[in-house]
Amino acid sequence: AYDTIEFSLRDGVATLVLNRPDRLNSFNEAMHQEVRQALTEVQAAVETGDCRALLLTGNGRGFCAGQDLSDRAVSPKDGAPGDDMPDLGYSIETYYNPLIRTLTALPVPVVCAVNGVAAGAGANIALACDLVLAARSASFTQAFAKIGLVPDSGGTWQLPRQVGLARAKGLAMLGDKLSAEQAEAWGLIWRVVDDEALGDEAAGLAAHLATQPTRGLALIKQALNESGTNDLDTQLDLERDLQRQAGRTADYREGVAAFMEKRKPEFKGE
Ligand code: T3D
Repeated sequence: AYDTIEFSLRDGVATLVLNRPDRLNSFNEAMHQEVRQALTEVQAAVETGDCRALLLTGNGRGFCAGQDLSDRAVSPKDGAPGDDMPDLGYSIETYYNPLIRTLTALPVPVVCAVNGVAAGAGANIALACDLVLAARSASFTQAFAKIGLVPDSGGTWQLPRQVGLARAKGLAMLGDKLSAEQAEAWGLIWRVVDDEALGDEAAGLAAHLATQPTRGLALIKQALNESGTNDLDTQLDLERDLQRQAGRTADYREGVAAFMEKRKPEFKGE
């Protein structure tokens, strides 16, 4: 059992709920450890075919406020700052980067239901997911600049690709809240949903994805993720290779058979 998160695996969907609502689900050491442990469970369940989609969300009025800053407060003392302060590079290397790498590499779709404010690393963790739904009242803020930090958790990679350099710089340097509706209009997220509908919509989307051709979806995810750094020639070669793999799956065979027989396909994720 977990203390700082809730985790369940049911009908092919793993659900991970950040659960420190009084701190807007910001990350302390315990939550980092538990998220990592839960994702290890997810990876194992993906391997066995028991998990075919992951849903990430938060409890309470926030999605995630990034790093818990009460773990970072140091009293000012004489001398140069630096040696008396926590090594943030260590924290990034140990926790945030592996988390982003895991979500990105996970060979099942990751749905994020942003139930409220997503700030700092919390915003960029959401953006690292594959399909991001946000409650109409939710917002995204690259809060880092306001405390003298740099967007992390992939933000400096993701933002310019999703909204262009001008908007990325505005978001990163000002740290203002971007409404869910603006985030949708800018192409930062998949869709805005009315607050009261978010839970059901997100669960429905994850449940739907868990019945789809899982291996095909994993290959789509890989192709789109790699497109960020590939030139067209490389991407065309990648599409050839991935299509070759997709074309050897049982779900592809089932998809074509169901189409020809004018019936609904029954995908097994194989
Ligand atoms: O350090 C490293 O490991 C490096 C990695 C860094 C990654 C990062 O994420 S750095 C960025 C850290 N996050 C922030 O700077 C965001 C800080 N929070 C805010 O700016 C605001 O709280 C929000 C914009 C997210 C929400 O504002 P609002 O007005 O809706 O809520 P609030 O009143 O500010 O917050 C509610 C409570 O949550 C409040 O506690 P209280 O007064 O009721 O006892 C607030 O202090 C607490 N809270 C919110 N965010 C954090 C937090 N406590 C600790 N850490 C937080 N990040």
